[in-house]
Amino acid sequence: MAGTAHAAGTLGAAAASSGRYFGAAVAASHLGESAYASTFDTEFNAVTPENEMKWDATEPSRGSFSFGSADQIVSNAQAHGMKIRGHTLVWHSQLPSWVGNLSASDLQSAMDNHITQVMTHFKGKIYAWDVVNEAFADGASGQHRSSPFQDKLGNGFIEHAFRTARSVDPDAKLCYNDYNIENWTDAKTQGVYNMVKDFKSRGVPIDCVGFQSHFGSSGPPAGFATTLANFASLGVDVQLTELDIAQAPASAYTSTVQACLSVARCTGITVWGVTDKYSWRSGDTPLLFDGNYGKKAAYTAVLNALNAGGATTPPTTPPTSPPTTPPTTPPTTPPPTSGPVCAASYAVTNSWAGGYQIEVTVKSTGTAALSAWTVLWNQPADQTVSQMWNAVQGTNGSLTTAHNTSYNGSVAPGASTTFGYLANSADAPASTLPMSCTIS
Ligand code: 9MR
Repeated sequence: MAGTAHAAGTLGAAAASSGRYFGAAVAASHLGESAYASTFDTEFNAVTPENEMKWDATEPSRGSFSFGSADQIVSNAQAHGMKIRGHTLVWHSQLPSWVGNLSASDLQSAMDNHITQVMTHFKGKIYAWDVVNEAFADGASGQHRSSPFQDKLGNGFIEHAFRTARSVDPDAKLCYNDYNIENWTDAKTQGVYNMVKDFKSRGVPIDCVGFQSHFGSSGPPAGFATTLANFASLGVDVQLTELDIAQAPASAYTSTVQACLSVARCTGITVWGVTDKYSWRSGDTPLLFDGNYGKKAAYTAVLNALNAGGATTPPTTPPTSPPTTPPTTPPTTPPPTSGPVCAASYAVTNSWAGGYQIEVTVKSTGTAALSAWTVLWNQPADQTVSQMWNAVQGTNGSLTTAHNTSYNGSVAPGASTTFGYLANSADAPASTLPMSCTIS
């Protein structure tokens, strides 16, 4: 907490104290500059490639893919245990001209192929993808903007992109990302909100909304926290994905960070660059480090705000690896049946006003190893799951489901694995919550 000996000394560690990440956009070409690399590696625990995963970088001519500079950023991030945001699969800008010249049916297959090839290349490494970027128009219309995708494929291109993305990498969170959607009453904000609401109601796979947060010197609009909370209540995570503020006033940075901290499902913040020197709007000196990598007043303000934590955030960071302590409710152990069989049981590992944390044990109870598993349960409607780790959240009819990730689907006979989740709830967690387990 702020003012105590336990306050974290870096942005990433301070954000992690409330279960969040703090990232920066980086350019591969600067990673060889030692001050740049050491500032980035020390202070941040997440990264977004600023340009290296965009269409013009990854598929400059049709069907020929290049990932070299993106791979450089990814391997640096992995070496430092950072989360990686993939940016971006479908965007009207930085789009090579060949894409705009295709017929509708060719464009559809080129878009599908682009999503498939790029996501497959990075599969298992990406925390969240900006599947579609900036598809809404500025101004009062609240409608989609004109683009080759919109003009040739119609409104459905966004839904199609998300469905394709889910089928390629079911473990990555899928985000819609845009700018000027931070003020709740703006037509553009409402347009995006209505799209996300429609997607959730029809089961179109979307997990998160990115608010770019490129602000003028007065910082975020007054209702920013309301906007974040309203989107989160649709059942998506929200993230600040490209934060920078003209002249970087400390107070504007503080209120921006506090808006995220006030929403339990605001999972992290990314600033759009490490140093003013390389900012896309460097004349505005909008970042946390000056051109000589000196910490600005805004840096200290952000660090303090992150260390102060969020009122509605869980008190502990969810574990990222299975804890070694056994669950307090022993798993049920039926006699071994032939073939792969699984059983699920759960324990409440933490609770606080407004929420609780659950750990689920998936046990392999048959005679053959599991290669995949899904746990299903009936989550009470007023107790929404807000975060899950070591499993991928989904639905099956009215049931909530948790499917294994790429790294914990295989479970030997007699062995078990665990996953966890947080729920927002005014009530205590259910003392009995029947869970079933299937082997697919
Ligand atoms: O910061 C990026 C800059 O280096 C590029 O020249 C520019 C090209 O359009 O894109 C910048 O990043 C943008 C991001 O990808 C999407 N949101 C707006 C960002 C700032 O323009």
